[in-house]
Amino acid sequence: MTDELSRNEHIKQASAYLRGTLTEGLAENSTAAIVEDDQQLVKFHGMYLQDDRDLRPERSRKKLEKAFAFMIRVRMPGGVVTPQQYLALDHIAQTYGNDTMRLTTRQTVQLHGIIKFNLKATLRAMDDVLLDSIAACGDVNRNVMCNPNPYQSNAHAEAIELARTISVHLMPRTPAYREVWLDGERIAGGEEEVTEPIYGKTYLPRKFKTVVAVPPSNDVDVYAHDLGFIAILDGNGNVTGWNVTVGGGMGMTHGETDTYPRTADMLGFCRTEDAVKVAEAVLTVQRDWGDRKNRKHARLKYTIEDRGLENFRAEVERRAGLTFEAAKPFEFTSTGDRYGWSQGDNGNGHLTLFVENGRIHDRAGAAQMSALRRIAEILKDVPGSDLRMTANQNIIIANVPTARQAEIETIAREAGLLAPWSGLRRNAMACVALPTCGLALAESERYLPSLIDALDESLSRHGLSADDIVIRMTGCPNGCARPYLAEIGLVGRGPGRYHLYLGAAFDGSRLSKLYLPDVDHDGIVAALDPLFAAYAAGRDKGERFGDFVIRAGYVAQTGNGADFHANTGAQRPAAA
Ligand code: SRM
Ligand code: SF4
Repeated sequence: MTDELSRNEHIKQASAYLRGTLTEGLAENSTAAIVEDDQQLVKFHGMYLQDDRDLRPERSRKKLEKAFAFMIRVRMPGGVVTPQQYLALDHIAQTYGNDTMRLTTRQTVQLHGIIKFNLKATLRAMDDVLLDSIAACGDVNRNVMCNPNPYQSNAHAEAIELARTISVHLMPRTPAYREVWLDGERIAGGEEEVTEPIYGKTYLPRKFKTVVAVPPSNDVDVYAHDLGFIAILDGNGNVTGWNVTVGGGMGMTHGETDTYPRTADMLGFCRTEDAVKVAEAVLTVQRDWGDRKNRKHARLKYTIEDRGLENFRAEVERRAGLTFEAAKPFEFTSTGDRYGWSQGDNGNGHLTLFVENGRIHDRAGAAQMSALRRIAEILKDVPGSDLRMTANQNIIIANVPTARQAEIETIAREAGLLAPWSGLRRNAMACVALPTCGLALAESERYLPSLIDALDESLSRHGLSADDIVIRMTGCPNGCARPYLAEIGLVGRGPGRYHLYLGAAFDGSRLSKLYLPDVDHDGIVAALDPLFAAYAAGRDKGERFGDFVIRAGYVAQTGNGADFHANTGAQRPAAA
């Protein structure tokens, strides 16, 4: 290399606007994989090359190549799909995927296990129902999240409108997706014909994530994202404008203290008519100021740390041609979902269902994939109804007229989709991890349910079964289930071992702190049991577990991130 730019910068530059050699790679029959540079580019098309890690030892013994298959992440701003779109995804999962659908922590659906030779058919089937996976991954603005609960209908309508507008405005313009996957004609003259007015040839230094929150719910975890819009409501529930946040992020690397999770800063208040301009300005400042040499230091959170919030704000104001007003008051109460029925202003009901760790499949005694298919079949004939993914890996059956509610509730109940009793399980999230995630150091989705069984026994002994406590687990420190914003966070360290973090705020506004490093199952249960006992005995009225562990001195409070690894000086109880 002739300069210090990271390898990915060269790949993007040479890719002819994200084409690379994808077309040739798809036609290559001797392998189910694609070449390494294209593995980076295919992310911009919403796909990852993975392999089934459970099968690695056997495949290696038999001298076979790894069991390669692709994960496809659907672009779904605000998490809303029509029943027809849901049914198409369900059909793809059964026909080309691994018979499951994965609801993600960013409100969309991932399809796993799609082999290279079925990719085009899959993307065509998605295109038939007006779905795609453009920019669901890669160094671009990703899926824009938005509070999905339609019960606050005025505010929700404006929030989803903003999410969709930003999503479209910040989409890459390259026709590569259509050309490669849908056999579109290449534009005459090739790459030079294409312009990316917002991104340019090398797109962003790193991924970029935008969310829209509607208080009092912070279900989208606004402080975890590069860019956030918080709706400011008047007394009638109408949006008067948006508080803008910047510089949140979760990812870090074990042992590298210059990487850390960070909660977003407040930039100020803007009017709805300026929101898209602000989004573009924040994104282009990061495009120009972000670190393109070190990908571990390339997210907006580090740009803001390095340049300072005041400088960053001034540059955004200059580019957007406005001055932010001071942020307006608002209040978040939780990050969780409102399970069960809620009534909309339009008289229709919305049913929020619990999908454990977001994995939709038919398992013994709980045919959840079939049940959701039946529900979508019913909704097909109900005008205005839809399905909404939540940022907590759950699903809302929205806009159901009274006459159809009992039938839908019965199907959901029989499939075990109504929220469980345990306050811990209702507030749990786990990332995918093994066997598909290439970065997983430990189990997550497949392990958390059994850990919660054990913790529930402990909570029940202390009379805390019904208390809402947020627990999140990831198989590595990248933070895909936002564990550093959970009251109890577990982060994979190695097989069967986790770092235990405590003390984040219930409303998602404060990071946690490391409490115990490198613990196994028994160690986690043994560490938490005395804390649950102390909480049951010593909490103030209404005090949350995350606040209690700080007040009681078990962990110190973290600022917004740069001090995340600092020694807390806090004392562990002798019992732990
Ligand atoms: Fe993530 C990478 C899964 C939300 C931070 N994430 C990955 C990959 C693609 C692994 C890889 O690079 O090879 C995982 C694929 C696993 C699989 O088999 O499906 C993966 N991330 C997920 C999902 C599916 C977790 C889930 O179980 O729901 C989430 C998909 C979201 C979506 O629909 O777009 C998911 N990832 C997140 C979040 C949460 C969020 O955005 O609210 C974060 C933390 C927030 C943030 O970005 O800072 C997150 N994922 C990462 C990182 C660390 C980024 C960083 O700045 O350091 C990586 C690794 C990377 O980018 O190098 C990563
Ligand atoms: Fe994979 Fe780590 Fe993300 Fe979990 S947190 S999905 S293990 S990258």
